[in-house]
Formats: sequence, C-alpha cells, structure tokens
Amino acid sequence: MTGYDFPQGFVWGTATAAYQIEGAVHADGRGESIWDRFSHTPGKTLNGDNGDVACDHYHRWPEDIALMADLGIQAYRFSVAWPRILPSGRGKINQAGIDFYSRLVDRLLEHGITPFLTLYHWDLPQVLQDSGGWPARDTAQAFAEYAGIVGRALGDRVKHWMTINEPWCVSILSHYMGEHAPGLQNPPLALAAAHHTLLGHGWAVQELRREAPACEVGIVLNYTASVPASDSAADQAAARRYDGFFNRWFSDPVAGLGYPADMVANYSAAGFLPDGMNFVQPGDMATIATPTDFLGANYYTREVIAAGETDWDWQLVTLDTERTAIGWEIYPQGFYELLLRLYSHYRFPKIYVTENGASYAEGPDSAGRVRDERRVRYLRQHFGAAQRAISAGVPLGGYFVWSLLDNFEWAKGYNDRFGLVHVNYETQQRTPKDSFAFFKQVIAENAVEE
Ligand code: IFM
Repeated sequence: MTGYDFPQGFVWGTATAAYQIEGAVHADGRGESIWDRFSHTPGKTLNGDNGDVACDHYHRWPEDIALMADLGIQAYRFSVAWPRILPSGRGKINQAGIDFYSRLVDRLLEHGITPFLTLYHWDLPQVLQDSGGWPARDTAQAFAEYAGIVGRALGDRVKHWMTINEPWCVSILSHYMGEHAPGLQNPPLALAAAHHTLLGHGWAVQELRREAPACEVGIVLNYTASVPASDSAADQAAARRYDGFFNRWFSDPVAGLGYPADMVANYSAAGFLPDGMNFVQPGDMATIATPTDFLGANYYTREVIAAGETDWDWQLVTLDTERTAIGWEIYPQGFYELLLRLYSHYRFPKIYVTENGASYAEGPDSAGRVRDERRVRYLRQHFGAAQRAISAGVPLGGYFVWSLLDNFEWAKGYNDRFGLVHVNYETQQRTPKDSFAFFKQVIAENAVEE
C-alpha cells in the first residue's frame, strides 16, 4: 500500500435518488409525492422544472446499470420512492412498485454491484403531508411501517440500508427555510419535523432488524464545516452555534448524546420552542440512538460564520474563494476534519461517505467529449482527504460520488449538473464525462494521487 492507496475491500460507488432521476411519475400506480406537488407550484423551482421525466431512469435503468458496470463501481446507492410502494402512504402495497426495485436489485447483483438502498430521499407521499407531514408524529410511525414493507420485500438481496437522507434538509431546509417541499417557514414545525425524522429513523432501524436480519443499517446525515470568520470570541461562538444548527442537532442524538443543550437554549431564546421540547416523548431518545452499523456522511462545502445581531444567531460570510457552479466553496480540509471528528468524537463504528461531488455545467464539445476537469480536480482533492483520514485511523468503508447522472437538482431544477455522466434532457442521451474516466481509473487502481 502506497500513501495513495485505499484499503483492500474499500467500496467505491455512485449515488442517486428516486425523484431526481426516475421520472415516470404516473407509471404503474405511483402516488403523488410532496415533490410532485411542490415542483408544480409556480415559483417553487428554477424555471418551474419538475421531476416528471427527469432522466427517465424508470425506463432506462438497464442502460444506466450498464454504465455503472463500465465504470466498475462496487456499489450503487439509490433510493426507493415511498409513493411507488404505498401510493396512499400506508396500507395497501403497490406490487408494481416493489417489482420495479426488485428488478433493479437483481440486475445490479448480476453485475456484481452491491445495492445500498435509501428508504427516504424526500419524496413523502402527498397524502401524508396532508395529514400533517413530518411535523406530525404519526408520519414517523408510517415511515417505520414502510421500512418494514421494503425490508421484507428486498431484504433477502439488499444487505445495506439507509433510513433517511439528510434530516437537516427534510426538516430545516423544508419547514424553516422554505426552500424545499413542503416549503414552510415555521421554525417550531421544523424542529418537530427534525425530531420525527430522527424518531422514524430509530423505529425503521428496529423494523429492518426484524424484517431484514443480517443487514447493515445506518442513517445519512449531511455536514457542512462551520469555520469562524475570525479569532474573536463572538465569531467562534457563532460558528459553534451554526455547527449546532447544521451538524450537532442531528449527530448528537443519533450517537446517543441527546439534543445539544446549548442549542436547546439558543432555540428557546430565538422563540423556536414556544412549547419547549414537548415533541420528545419518553423513550424517544433511546429509539433515536438505536445502534446502527454505520453512519452515512454527505459532505460538499463549508460555511464561514461571523457573529450575528443577537447572541443566538450568526451571519454567513462569503469569501472570495473558489466555488463550484452551485456557489459552494471548495474546502477539502473540512472534509478531512469532519471524518476525523465523526470517529474521534462520536465513535461511529464505520463510516461511508454517502455523497460528495461537484456541480459544473460542462456539456459535450463539438467532438462529443465532456471536459470537466474542474470536477476531476474537486474529486481528486476530496478522495485525497478521505485517504488521509483513513491513514489517521478513521474506519471509512466506502465512498459514493454524487452523482452517477446529471439530474433534477430540487429547487435548482436542471441547472446544476452533478453527474459523472452528462444527460441531454431533450434526447436522454447519456455521455460519460472525463470525470467518469478519472473515477474509473481510481476504482481500478484503488488509489488516487492527490
Ligand atoms: O442533489 C442533492 C442530493 O439529493 C442530496 N444531497 C446534496 C445533493 C446536491 O445538492
């Protein structure tokens, strides 16, 4: 093993999510999701884009799996669309939905690609939103039922499960900042939603242990490095608050540390907890801390934080540094520090990088080649950071690049392209980019020179 090698058995993969690639929103009995409703509401997404067709993966999955096989990935992270399985959110199962994922899983296995299945990547059945959505405790219960159903159907072949993708986005971005479905701006509801996503995660882990024994189960949390704008005590305290808001509010309870007390105080001071933490019922924190086999960590960037106007908030500072097309600063050092912290502070037994990647707009040139060398550079730097974290002792089991394909980037529509494979949305033609060739070589050599 040279300084650039990854350990033997390290799992390289790519990640996608159902609503971002599948399209076929009316096919085979699929129910409506909150993203169908939200993206069809004027003004909610860039250019009014929606996932009606997306990458048409629902019909083109054999072609997409052939691309994965060519890339040489050992694992593929995808999500199951809850409304395909349970069009009414709970109750009657839509067998056609199960069959779709069953075929997908079988074909992956035929190619020697290990499926990593995410149960919830944001497409809540609309009927469950109508009955209260994630701010309602009942939704966590419905999620656990759904987890059990999918576990029973696919647990004989799928051995790696992820419950919820990015609870911060499900709760804060969607119920406080209003940027994602269902588009609310209500901090108390956002904190209730956060609690119920975590609770649903804990119950789902327990369901999966029953329905799909001998499987690895984890949750996927998204992280942003929070770096103080200066050495001043005020900026440092603000950066710690932002870290609490984005990172610790989710990691601490999952790791069994409960909600961070400093953030409970900050949220109370901000008026976000008018009834206190009354959404927490006896036993919930133990459920949320149900032991898992791994943590899935998503990382893209950092925020530079300065003191805000009050002693419970903060300001985001934009430095004149290199950014990807989506506006996120390139900061691989934060990735390295994050991985160290997840292990040394939280002691998660195993970590997978479940998402990391870059948005750049390059499309095919006149010769049909996509020269996305900035994405190659971004990936090289982040692979290097991961390699250094492993050398420092972090039990990193694998790394999933976001994303296999250009796809529907939520409120940002089709403008941002994260794929290793370019998608022409008019013809659905797929064109592997230079980053695809780069990643293929990294996988083949199980090594990267930073
Ligand atoms: O596209 C998203 C994905 O759905 C969740 N994590 C971040 C990605 C890039 O924004």
